[in-house]
Amino acid sequence: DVQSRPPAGLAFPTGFRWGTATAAYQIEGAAAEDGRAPSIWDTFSRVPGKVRNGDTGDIAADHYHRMTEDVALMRDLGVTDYRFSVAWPRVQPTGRGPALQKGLDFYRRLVDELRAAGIRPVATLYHWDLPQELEDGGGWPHRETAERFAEYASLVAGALGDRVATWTTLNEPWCAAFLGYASGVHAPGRTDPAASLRAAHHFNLAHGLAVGALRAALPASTEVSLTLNLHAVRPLTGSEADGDAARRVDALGNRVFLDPVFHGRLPEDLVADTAALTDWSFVRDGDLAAASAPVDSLGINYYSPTVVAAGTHEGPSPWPGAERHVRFEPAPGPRTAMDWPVDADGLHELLTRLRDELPHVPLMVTENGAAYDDYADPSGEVHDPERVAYLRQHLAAVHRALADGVDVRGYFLWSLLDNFEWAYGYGKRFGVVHVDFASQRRTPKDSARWYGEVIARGGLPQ
Ligand code: PNW
Repeated sequence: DVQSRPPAGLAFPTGFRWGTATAAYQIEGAAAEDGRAPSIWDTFSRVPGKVRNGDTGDIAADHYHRMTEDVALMRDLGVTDYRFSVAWPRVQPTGRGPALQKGLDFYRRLVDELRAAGIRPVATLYHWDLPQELEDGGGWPHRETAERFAEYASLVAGALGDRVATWTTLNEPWCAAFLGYASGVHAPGRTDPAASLRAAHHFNLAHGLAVGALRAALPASTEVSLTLNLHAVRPLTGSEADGDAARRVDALGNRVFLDPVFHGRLPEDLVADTAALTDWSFVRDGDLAAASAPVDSLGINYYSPTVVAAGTHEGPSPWPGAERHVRFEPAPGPRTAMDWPVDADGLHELLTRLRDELPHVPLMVTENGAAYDDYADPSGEVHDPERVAYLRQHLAAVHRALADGVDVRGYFLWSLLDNFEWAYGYGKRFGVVHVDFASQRRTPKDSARWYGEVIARGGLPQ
């Protein structure tokens, strides 16, 4: 009825996709079940000192065994879409050869369960869990990994293709390339800046080859996409030097992927800035054409802005070649439990930039959310007012972007469940549903009820 509708200014378009997001290694557990082989995260999380508290994804939120319950939680929330990832080592344990049927079966059950609940499945093929055997053969700096990825894409699409609404090739290749191979804070933990640039290129190539494999296996109506964690880069001052620092970070954080994927070219300034590390001769004829196979949408993950100035920073850094040119400045204002600044304007900035740069590419916010320590009251209810405030501000920023003519089709809250937060282990909680990792009991937080109301109203309450 009219009463329950939000004021016009805060209503989202009809058909807007309201989702939540997760990733396989962060929630599934069952790391050695049904033939799954180790990924680079199984290996990395066992290296002392790499993950806080020695946490691993061995059990995680035990989603592999609680999938039906987790889909029911989403049905109660009323989401229209669910973004999950397929674990490569469950489907193709060594990264090569025929598919493992039991692995595919799990995702088939998940997708069927989602569809029965009226929730559109949005599947990501790579959310950082490379089969360890492929890393042993050279990993992402090695060209063959991109070819193996396209084969894996084709296996999964052949098995599940017609049941999945949207296929995403990669999640955040920036993190996978530069946190994985340059700063080493993510798996596989290498600190080789030149290798990280090769990895970045092979991610672009892998993406493009996988788009081709997906198109060949899927009905024409299937949406094929890519998710990037783009950086809302701001120079500290209007000085030319700070502007140059921002340009470098934009090249290494954004255009390193945007230019090959959407324009079929390498950023010239990036090639010049990294000349001391590589001559980029690993980019072969045809690679950039392959990388720029057309996609149907772009997913962007946003948490915080990045403020930079001319200066230096210590390595090992995820910004190869920028160590002697860029200083990272703490952004002002409140922070989340990750110590990440809360600044919704950065999301609006990114969305409007993409509107201008890629006017014909529909966008989706494929991750946004925050870690906060939440607290249970004596009745067992879990309260997370800061998360509600964070989500409200960021949804308002998406709404402003819509009003400014940005074609944003959906918003996926990170995350459905508290989960394995990579190098931070289970200590950082991003879920709108609390998970007690001892009992695996799920308890929706206040933020889950709030998000459910937003979805039901189709917009933000005043
Ligand atoms: C993203 N950084 O990770 C991932 O896609 C999720 O799996 C993750 O849980 C979520 O954001 C929250 O961290 C990131 O250091 C990890 O810039 C690190 C960075 C960015 C994104």
